[in-house]
This record gives sequence, C-alpha cells and structure tokens, in this order.
Amino acid sequence: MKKEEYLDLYRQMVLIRRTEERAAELYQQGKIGGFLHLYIGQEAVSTGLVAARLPQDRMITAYRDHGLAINVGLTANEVVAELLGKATGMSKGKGGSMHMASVEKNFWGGHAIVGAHLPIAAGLALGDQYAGSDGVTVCMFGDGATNIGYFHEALNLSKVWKLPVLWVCENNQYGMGTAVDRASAVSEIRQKAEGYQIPNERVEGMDVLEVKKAAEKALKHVREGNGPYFLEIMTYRFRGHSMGDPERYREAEEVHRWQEEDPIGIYHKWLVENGKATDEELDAIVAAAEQEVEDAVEFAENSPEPAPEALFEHVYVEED
Ligand SMILES: Cc1ncc(C[n+]2csc(CCOP(=O)(O)OP(=O)(O)O)c2C)c(N)n1
Ligand SMILES: [Mg+2]
Repeated sequence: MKKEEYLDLYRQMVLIRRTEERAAELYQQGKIGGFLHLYIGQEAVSTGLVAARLPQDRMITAYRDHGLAINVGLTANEVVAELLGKATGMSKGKGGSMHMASVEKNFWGGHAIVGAHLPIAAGLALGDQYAGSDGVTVCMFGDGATNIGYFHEALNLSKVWKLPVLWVCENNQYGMGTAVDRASAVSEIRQKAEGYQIPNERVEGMDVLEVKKAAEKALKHVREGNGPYFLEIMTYRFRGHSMGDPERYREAEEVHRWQEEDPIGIYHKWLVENGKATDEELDAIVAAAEQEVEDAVEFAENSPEPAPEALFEHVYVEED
C-alpha cells in the first residue's frame, strides 16, 4: 500500500470514533430519537473489510452501522444529519441510526431485526450470480445473530447454490447482555460455518491490517466462483449495547483490559514504528476529524426536518 492508503485507514477509524463520541453526546441532549448502537472498539473490522472490497462488492450489516457508512464514503454530514432525523441525511432523515444505506455506494443497510438481513444478502448474491457479475456480497452480523434461524437458512442455501457471499461474524462476545457461551452451543462461531462446509477462519479484529488481509484472501476465494466463505472476527464493543445499558453483565476490569487493545491505538503505534507516519501527522488527522465532525453537527442542526409529504416518498420503487 502507498503511504496515503495507510493514512486513510487511520483517518476512517478516527472519523468513526469521533462521530460516535459526538453522537453519544447528542443522544444525551435528546437530539437523537430511537436507539443508538455505537461501534466504538470495533472500527478495525468494517475499515479492514472495506479496504479489501472492490466497488462492485455489496456491503450489508445490522444496526451497528455508522462505521460502515463512513467507510463506504458517506460524509460525516450525511451520517450526523441522519442521526438527527434531518432531510439532508443519506436516508432523508427517515431511517435514523439503524437504517443508513446508499445504493450509490453499494451499501445495502443498516437492518434492525437481528439476523433478518442474512437472507437479503443471499438474495443480493443470487442476483449477482444470475447477472454474471463478479461482485461479492459482504454481509456483517453479530455473534448473537448466529443463534437465529435466518442465519442457518442463509448459510445453508449459500453453500447449496455456491453464492458469491462473504459471511462476516463480528464476534464482540455479547448479544445485548448475554455472553456468547451462554447463548451459543459452540464456543467458536466459525464452527457453525463448518457445519455447512463453508471454508472459515477466525481473525484478530483489533488489527485493521489483519482484517484487511483475511478479507482479501476470502474475497478472492469467493470471487473465483468457489462459493461462500466465512470469517469470524474477534472484537469487543467498548460501550454498552445501546445508550442506557447499565452493563451489569460484564466486569469493568474486562472492559478496561480490552480498551488497552484499542484498534486505533494499535494502528497508530504500528504506523509510527514502521515508519509510515509520524505522531504529528497522525495528530493532524485527529484534529481534522474533530473539525469535520463539529462542522457536521452544525450542518445537521441547521438542516430542515423532512417535510410531512416525504412520509409517502421512497416507500415503493417509483416507475419512470
Ligand atoms: C429478531 C430480533 N430479536 C431480538 C432483537 C433485540 N436485539 C437487538 S440487538 C440484539 C443482540 C444481538 O447481538 P449481536 O448479534 O451479537 O450483535 P451486537 O449487538 O453485539 O453487535 C437483540 C437480541 C431484535 N432486534 N431482533
Ligand atoms: Mg455481539
């Protein structure tokens, strides 16, 4: 990779972090309605995946979707405006935190029902297979989602039909307040892919370059027509499940231990130690991200609400 590419991965992770720290404050001020699930701690996962994907590869995820929105190239303005329910958001203020999407960026959402987007991902992949595209659908979901029927139906059919889909489980070790070992019959989620004879791998998810490398290998396998591949990416969310989670199900000490493995801190250290960047260059990226987010908050606060008539727009596809 070129120096700028290394730095851009850092920029994306920092921009996600800053956007969400600010979003948490806006939520506490009552400016964001509904739920807000932060991606803080997991930034290396979506950043590494998107760094490995080609433009024809479709991205789809669950409700913890602000990071992916930024990685695919949506602006902080569009993300923050959507969080505030403003008409200038990428979903015109009608989706909110859990329903960010952009067909233009090949980003298929943002889905609130646990596991429900896995059959949709299989369908997108079936469409690409039928059309003869070499695009791969990259479908991200949580460890909790793998206990849902949709997961098993989608994995099974993807293998039977050799669909071009990369299944990515973000194992952040909890589904709401439930630890993986209390809800899953197998301790390694990748074993579930084994059951459908889908090639699989466990990946260190706090290291963006490790994620990128694993994703490149997996995408190559799928793109060459070998059917689905499964990555279990080990990660951790530093904040509660959503805003207002009292976090009684895990020890503060465990959280602190993981916070020492901060994906941004690890990458910062790696960049400096490997002569890819200086501390000053990286600090300048942080300062620029902070400014970008402040500008986005101002933009969003000054943006209009969706007009009442907008309620009836974009419900069905309109014919020309
Ligand atoms: C079908 C369904 N059941 C329950 C819920 C409530 N719910 C929201 S998030 C969540 C936990 C999912 O955990 P996981 O898949 O590990 O994702 P994470 O939140 O850790 O990213 C649950 C049970 C839901 N949204 N949909
Ligand atoms: Mg989870």
